[in-house]
Amino acid sequence: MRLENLPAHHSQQKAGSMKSVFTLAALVALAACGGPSDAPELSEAWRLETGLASPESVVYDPVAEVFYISNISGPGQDKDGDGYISKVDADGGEFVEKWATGLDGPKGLAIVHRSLFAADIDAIVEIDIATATVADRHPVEGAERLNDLSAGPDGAVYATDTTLGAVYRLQDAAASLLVQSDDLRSANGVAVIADKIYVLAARADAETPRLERMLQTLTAEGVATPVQSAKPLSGWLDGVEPDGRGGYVVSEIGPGRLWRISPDGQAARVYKSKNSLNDMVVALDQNLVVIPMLSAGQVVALRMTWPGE
Ligand SMILES: [Ca+2]
Ligand SMILES: [Ca+2]
Repeated sequence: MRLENLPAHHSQQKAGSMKSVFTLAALVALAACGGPSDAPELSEAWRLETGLASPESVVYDPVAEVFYISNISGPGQDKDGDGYISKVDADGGEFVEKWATGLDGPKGLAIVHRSLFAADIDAIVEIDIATATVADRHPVEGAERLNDLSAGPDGAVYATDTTLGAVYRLQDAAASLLVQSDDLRSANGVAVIADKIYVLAARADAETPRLERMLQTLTAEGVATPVQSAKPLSGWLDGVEPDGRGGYVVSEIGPGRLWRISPDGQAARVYKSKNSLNDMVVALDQNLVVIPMLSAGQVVALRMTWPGE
């Protein structure tokens, strides 16, 4: 059934001449169903424009009320030792450029207790938040291109591998393969929400997997299943986060767009940029979405305002 939706979406992305037709169709569709009126409005709160080097991911620390930003610095797969983590206050005030150093190409971030975990190519690096130093480096046997991380309620850290189309789990300082699947091709963003694991990945039939990721969830048996039953959002997707209202926020690298997927699967674009939008975080207690723009070397914070609030 999902196949029926894919060809139209491809045309939308590839054929510029069809754009106005699809825009019109979208407007008609919005008018017909009343539109995604429950989506939040976003307005810029603050922005970092210096001190970043290919920022890929942001995570929020609600204890310290700060954001950590992973900086790949150089090619993503190079073990060049120049990757680092920046820290910024929730209001965008105090910024510490090289808060933690000694990484290679850090990407996804997750926090468990007072440890910050960073996906670093083929290892998950554990940083002690109190001292901003690398406390441990957990090798992930077989991993080739670790991308995103998310912490589960049990303190386990889940990691995607984009090359392998796999999800690993780090628990009690040991990493193991949780699932590898043809339906998790080019896996990128991962989010553990309640007891479910969500992954942005392309299905087995994708022609260009990195451009055809969609939001999927893993069943208890490890089978990847699309979350959206009709007209799934498919694209060059990077990050996924819960929106705190039963829905999801999803970032698209190019064209730079931020999407909100409602609990019933309706996707609404809530922000766009000429820059790439990478693995963002939603800080619910701050009402902020904080988005790294890898290619621009910037981070932007957007304030979320929900309808009627
Ligand atoms: Ca690097
Ligand atoms: Ca990512």
